[in-house]
Amino acid sequence: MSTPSKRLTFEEVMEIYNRPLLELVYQAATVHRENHDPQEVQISTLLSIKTGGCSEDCGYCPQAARYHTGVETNDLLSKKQVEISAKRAKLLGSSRLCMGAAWRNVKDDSDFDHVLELVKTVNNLDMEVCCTLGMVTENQAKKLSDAGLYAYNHNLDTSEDYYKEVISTRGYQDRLDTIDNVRKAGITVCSGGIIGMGESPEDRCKMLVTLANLSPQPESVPINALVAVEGTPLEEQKPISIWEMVRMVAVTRMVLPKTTVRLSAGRTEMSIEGQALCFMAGAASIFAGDKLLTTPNPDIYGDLDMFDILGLKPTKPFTKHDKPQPVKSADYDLKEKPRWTRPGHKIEANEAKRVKKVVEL
Ligand code: SAM
Ligand code: DTB
Ligand code: SF4
Repeated sequence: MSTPSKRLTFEEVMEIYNRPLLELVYQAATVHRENHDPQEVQISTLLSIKTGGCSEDCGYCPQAARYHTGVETNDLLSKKQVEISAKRAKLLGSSRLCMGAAWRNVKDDSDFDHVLELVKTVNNLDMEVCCTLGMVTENQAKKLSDAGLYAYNHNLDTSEDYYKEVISTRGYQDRLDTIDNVRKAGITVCSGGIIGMGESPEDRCKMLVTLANLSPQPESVPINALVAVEGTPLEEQKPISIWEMVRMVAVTRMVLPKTTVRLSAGRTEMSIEGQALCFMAGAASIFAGDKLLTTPNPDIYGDLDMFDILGLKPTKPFTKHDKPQPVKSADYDLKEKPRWTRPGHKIEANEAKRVKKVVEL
C-alpha cells in the first residue's frame, strides 16, 4: 500500500466532500479506474464466531451486554462450523472471510488458541482471512500473523471528537494503538467507520483525514451505514440517504486511492441503483452473508444477480495480492449460481441439493 506523499489536511478533505455530487462521483470514478479494475468487486463474507455479551458500551452495537437487544450470546464456533461456512462462501464467490468476535480485546487464553486454529483452517482454503476481535497487543497480532491472518478489521468508526459521544469504555488512541500493532505484525489493515450516528460532515471528514494520513494507508476501508437496532442508544437515528453514502464512498476513494473501499452495513436499505452509484464512485467490495454479524444483510444470490446486472465480477482469491497459494479454477466454480433469484424465495429442492453439495466439500 502506498504512503501518501504529503499529509492531507482537514480543509482539503472538506473541500472534496463539498463538491457537487455528480462532479465528485465523476472524479472519484476516474481515480478508481486509474488504480483498480472497475469491474472487479471483492465479496467478503462475514461470520460471527462469538456473538453477544460484550462488555463495551459502543452506542451502535447490538452485541453490547448492557443493552437489551435480544441478541443471543453464543460460544465460539467450532472448527468444523467455520470450515463449512468458509467453503460455502468460497463456492459462492467470496475471496475473503471475516470472522468477528464480540470481545473488548483478545485475551491470552484457550479461546485465542482456538481462534488461531480457525485462522489456519480458513487460510488452508486459500481465502484471505480477516478477523475483528477487538483490541490486540503486538504479540497477539504476531501470533495471528503466524497463523496466516491476512487482514485485521478495527474501525475508527468516526472522528476522535464524536467517538467520545458514542463510546466511553475505550478511547480513540486505543483504536489507533491496535491498528499500529496489527501493522507491525505485517497484517493488512482494514479500518473504516459508520455514518448515520448523528455525526456531522466535519466528523466524517476528520475520520477520513486520520485514515488517509496513516502510513501506510489502510488496505481496506469499510463504510457502514448505521443499522439502528432497537435497544441500543442509537435506536432512533433516522436512516441516512443514499446520497450521503455515495458521497462518503466517493470522498474515501479520492483520499485513499489504492484502498479497497467496502460497502458494509446498511445495504438492505440500498437499492441496486444506489449500490451501482457506490461502485461507480469507487466501492470495490461488499460484505456478504446471510446476516452481517447479528443484523440482516442482502441474500447472496440477490447480490450475485446484482453483479450480473452491473457487469461486475467477484475478485478471485489472491489475484490481486501477494499470496502463495494458486487457486485452481475448479475451486472457483460459480456455475452453482442460479440464473435468477427473488429475495427470500427459496426452492426447497435446490436448497437441499446446495446444502448437500456444501456438506460434501
Ligand atoms: N468487537 C470488535 C470491535 O469492536 O472491534 C469487533 C466486532 S464490531 C461489531 C465491528 C464493527 O462493526 C464496529 O467497529 C462497527 O464499526 C461495526 N458495527 C457494529 N454495530 C453496527 C451497527 N449497528 N451498524 C453499523 N455498523 C456497526
Ligand atoms: C465492518 O466495518 N462492518 C462489519 C465488519 N466490519 C465486521 C460489521 C457490521 C456489523 C453490523 C451490526 C451487526 O450485524 O451486528
Ligand atoms: Fe463489543 Fe465490538 Fe460491539 Fe463494541 S462494537 S460492543 S467492542 S462487539
